[in-house]
Amino acid sequence: MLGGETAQRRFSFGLWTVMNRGADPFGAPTRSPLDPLQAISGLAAHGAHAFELHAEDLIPPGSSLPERDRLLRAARQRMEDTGIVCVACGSDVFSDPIFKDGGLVSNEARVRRQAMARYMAAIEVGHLLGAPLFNIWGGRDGAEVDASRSPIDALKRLRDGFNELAEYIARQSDGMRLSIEPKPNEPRGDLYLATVGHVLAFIATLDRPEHVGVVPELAHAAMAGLHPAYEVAHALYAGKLFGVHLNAQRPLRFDQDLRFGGANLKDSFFVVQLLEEENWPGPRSFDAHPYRTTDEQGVWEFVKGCIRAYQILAEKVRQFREDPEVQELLHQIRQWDEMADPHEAAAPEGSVRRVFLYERLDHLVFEILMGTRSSGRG
Ligand code: GLO
Ligand code: MG
Repeated sequence: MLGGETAQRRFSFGLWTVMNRGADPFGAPTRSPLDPLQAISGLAAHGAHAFELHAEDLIPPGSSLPERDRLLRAARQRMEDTGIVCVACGSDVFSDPIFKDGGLVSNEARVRRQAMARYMAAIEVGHLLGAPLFNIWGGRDGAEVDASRSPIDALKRLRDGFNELAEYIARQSDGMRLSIEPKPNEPRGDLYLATVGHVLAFIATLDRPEHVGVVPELAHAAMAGLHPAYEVAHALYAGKLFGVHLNAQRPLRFDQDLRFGGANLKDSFFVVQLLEEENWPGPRSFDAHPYRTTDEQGVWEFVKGCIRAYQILAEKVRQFREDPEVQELLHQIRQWDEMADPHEAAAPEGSVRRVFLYERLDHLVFEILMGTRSSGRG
């Protein structure tokens, strides 16, 4: 039974995930547009408890204030009708060609100001939807042409931008937090805030570091060849895990944004183990794209698949924790800590003999993941 144990977990999706139309750098969209209100209802109907959005997913850039308010009212009504909540807001400061040379790092002050204006307007939208987090992924805050600016200048511009945004959010004083989502590169440009490590170091240079955290994404870690669970672990260890984006990705390739469970099961297992064993209270947010071959109906299979993959992996985590042989191996491994120095001539009476158990332990992870182990409830 997966239901009871997972009932407290809140599953969330970016509105942009189900609104994604299947385009990639080499192919045109394969699905018709999905209205954001339908996205909210569809998510609620297929097991999600929450959503994230870019303000622009709901409110097309250039909308008048009355139009914005009408869309916000409609979204709030839809949230009330379905019981779904908004857990994070952000802003699309990347797709408009005006940001082609960067948002906060652009070499043009007027573009940097536009980026700030976009973020501030989106923060307002986040407030009005009750979002507790404003999450920024600066998709153009990097460079295609290294010679075009000094990375130090870029970091200073990012610092100034984030300081101003943190200040702006704090002035509204309703507890909203700010986060940065790292990513190593876009197809052609490298980004300055590339990994969790970069972001943690960068946050320490801000005026209000305590208000700013990080949102690791599994695919972004894998793009950099890093272990997603260790990326998440660094954020947790620093008390900075403000959110997480779950998906799947084969390492060292450009953004595949596969459905959670779509690749690298073992890495995903260790991420889920970390979130579950550490009792991380935040929403389990999915940020992936349905396949380009998926039709409009299949988008909801994608949603169910992400949620179910998390629930199954959480159940595997429980099986691993309760498996008697795993427990015995981990018990023996813990005893090594008290072992005598191997160079001491005579080991004290009763000390354990050190035999490497990792081969077996690792294989047991495989057996549990494959469902070939009959221990526990599963
Ligand atoms: C793209 C990112 C993007 C962010 C989103 C946050 O690679 O994962 O989807 O998560 O812009 O607002
Ligand atoms: Mg993401």
